[in-house]
Order: sequence, then structure tokens, then C-alpha cells
Amino acid sequence: MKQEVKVPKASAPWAAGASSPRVTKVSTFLTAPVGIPLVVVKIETSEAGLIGWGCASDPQRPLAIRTVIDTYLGPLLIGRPSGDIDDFHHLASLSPYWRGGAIENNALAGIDVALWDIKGKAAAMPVHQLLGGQVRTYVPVYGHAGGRDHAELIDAVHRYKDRGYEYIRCQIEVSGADTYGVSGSSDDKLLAQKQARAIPWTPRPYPAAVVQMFAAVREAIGFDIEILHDVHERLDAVSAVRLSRELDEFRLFFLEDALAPEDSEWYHHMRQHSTTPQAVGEVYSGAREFLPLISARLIDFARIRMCSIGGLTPTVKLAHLCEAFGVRLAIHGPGDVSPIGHAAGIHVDASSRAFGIQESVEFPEVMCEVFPGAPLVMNGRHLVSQAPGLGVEYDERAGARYTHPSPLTFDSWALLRREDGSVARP
Ligand code: GCO
Ligand code: MG
Repeated sequence: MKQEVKVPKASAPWAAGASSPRVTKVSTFLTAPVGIPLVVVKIETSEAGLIGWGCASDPQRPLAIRTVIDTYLGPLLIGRPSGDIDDFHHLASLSPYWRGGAIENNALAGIDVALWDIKGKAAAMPVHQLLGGQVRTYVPVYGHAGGRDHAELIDAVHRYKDRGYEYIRCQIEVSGADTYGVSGSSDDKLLAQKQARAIPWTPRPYPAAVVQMFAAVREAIGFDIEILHDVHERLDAVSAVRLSRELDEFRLFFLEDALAPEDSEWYHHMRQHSTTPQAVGEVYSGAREFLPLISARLIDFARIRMCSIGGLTPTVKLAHLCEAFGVRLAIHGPGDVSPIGHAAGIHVDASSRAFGIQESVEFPEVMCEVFPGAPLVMNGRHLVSQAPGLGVEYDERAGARYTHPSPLTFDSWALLRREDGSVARP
């Protein structure tokens, strides 16, 4: 006798009826108000006027990210409830059989952040309220002081200090290494950056220059101000450990990207030789890359670039993990993250006990025109927006005035080589 096999029908939790407005349209916009290419995502819903804005910015691959959103993730989202963010996140991250990667995660981040914006607006609450509520009244940020020599750098440090900054990142120019500007990208600056990277990178003078720089900075400003530095993965592993140890006496708030992702196992050695706090993660392209470093307490600050790991959803999960392991957040916030992305970071900072520091930029007027509500720095701090959602909008008409530079404009990282002609890390 033929036996009847009962096949259970799988249906999404919302199939019986959506609990939140459905997504009706997903669009992407390219803009570059200060010359840096930014990708903005807009999500519209079945509720008139209820829309969300997301940031999917990566200055090197904006067009690829836009294609993933327009061609794959956007159509996948249409018709689904805007409120079931985690469900969509899971679905979207499994939708390509070969998962993850910076481009896919960036595209997903743009959508994810826009969905949180919608959720907040639908609830008439700022996003940090949805994350558990505010645990601090303001969010301190660090300033970026750079100089060609000690005098220029110390001058820049004083200017930040006078404007209320309590945390200052110090970078000095050495042959083949610029100061990793985050603020602007005028044609002049881009040219200078390209010229700097055309000079061969010789690792030898750099560590000594950094030690001398901090000796001069501490002598000039004492120990009241927190100081930071970004190595930008330039050193071989053992030189990075040695540099970190030599910097111990200057009591840095953190040393950033001392080791490249391919050398991250070396953090075990770093811990045994240096007490300088380590900040890592802006080049990681998935939340999982953080796990071994956080769970073994090998790093002190997780420098999450929200766009590259899939948005606010995985960032919040990592924030909880950081809290459990005593690691702090230092969310990546340079000029190549849009004000929408910055706002998303500040909502996490405002609601997380794991908060350490926020990287930020002072947005010029033109950015505030294109992104009404762009987070502003006052006295070295961000206030926490109380507007529903993220609190930042995108003015489509204003944004359209600033077209993207040609695709290879921001590819200058790959220009850097060592004296023997081999390619150097950025
Ligand atoms: C930082 C970073 C940036 C990156 C940039 C790459 O710490 O702010 O290192 O300046 O270099 O985001 O596009
Ligand atoms: Mg960095």
C-alpha cells in the first residue's frame, strides 16, 4: 500500500499577515559632496511617507555595491515586511551560495540600516531606544591631528584640544606614508596622497619616527589628553610588536591596526610583550573575523566598519559580545562613511555599555545640505539625536549635484611599493 508522506509546509513567520509596512521600492543614489564617493540607499514602504535611509559606502567599489543592491538584494526585499530585519538579514546573507565578502555585506548594510531607520520612524523612537535605550548623554570622538613635522603636528593637537577634544589621533608624515587623512578629498589632497604613495615605502624609519613623535607630543601636552595612532598595517609582525612595546611609556588610548588581518594570530604575542591597548577591525569584511580576537581578549577595541560587515544588526550583536568580554567599541567613522552611517554608529554607541570611543569627522556645510540632520561634533562630542529613526535624511536633489569621481580615483592604495618594487600594504 502506498504510504502518504506528509510534507510540512515552511512559511516565513509573517506569511499569515505582515506585522509591519511592506517594502515597496528600493533605490540607490551615488553622491560625492566633498569628492568622496558615497552610496545611499532609500527604502519606501506601503505606508505613505514612511521611508528609510541607509549607507552602503565603500570608496573603492561603489558601483559593484550599487549593482548588488539594484539587481539582487533590492528585488529580494520588495513585498516583505520592513520590520523583520533579522529575518531578512539572514535570508539575504544566505541568498548567494558563496556567502559574505565586503561588497555583498556593504550592499546588505545599506538595506539593513535603512530598515532600522524605518523601524524607528514607525515606532516614533530614535534607533537607540530600540536597542535598549540611552546609557550615556553624549558620545566622545577623537580628532585627527597630522603634520609634516613635530611643530606642525603639535600645533594641530593644540587646536583640537582648544576646541574641547579629549582624544586626539596623532600621525606624522614619513617617507611613503601619508597621514591617512579622513576629512577631505579635494583634488589637491588626492594628488598629494598619490604623490606620497609614489615614494617607496621603507619600513625602517617609521617606528622610530612614531616613538619620537609621541615623546614630543607628551612633552608638549602632558598626560591629560588621550592620544591614539593608526599604523595602517604597514609593519611586519615583529616590528609591530616592538613598536607597541616601545610606545607603552606614552600611555596611548589605543594603537590601531598594528597588525594586518593576515597577521592577526600575532596578537597572542602582542599581549605578552606590550600593554598598549590594541584597536583592530576596520578592514574586516564580516562579523565572524572579530570572534577569535574578542573571545580570547586579544584586542581592546573593536573597530567595526558597519558598512563592511552588513550593517547595524551584526554590529549590535558584536557590541553585546564585546561587553561580555570586556572589549570596547571604537566604530570606524572616517569621511568615506556617509552621515547616515555615522548616525547609525552613534545610536549603537549611545546604547552600548561596551562603548569606548567613536571616530568622526567634522562635516562641512555642503554635507549638511545634502544630508539634513548630519551628526555634528561639538566640544569633541556628538550629542545623541532624539529624532525618530536615525535622524538623518538625504536630499536627493542636492545630492544629485555632486557626481561620483571616475572609478579609479580612489584606488591609490595599490600605488604603494617597497624600494625593491614589491607591493606594500596600504
Ligand atoms: C581610519 C582609516 C581610514 C581608511 C579609509 C580607507 O582609521 O580612519 O584608516 O582613514 O584609511 O577609510 O578608505
Ligand atoms: Mg584606520
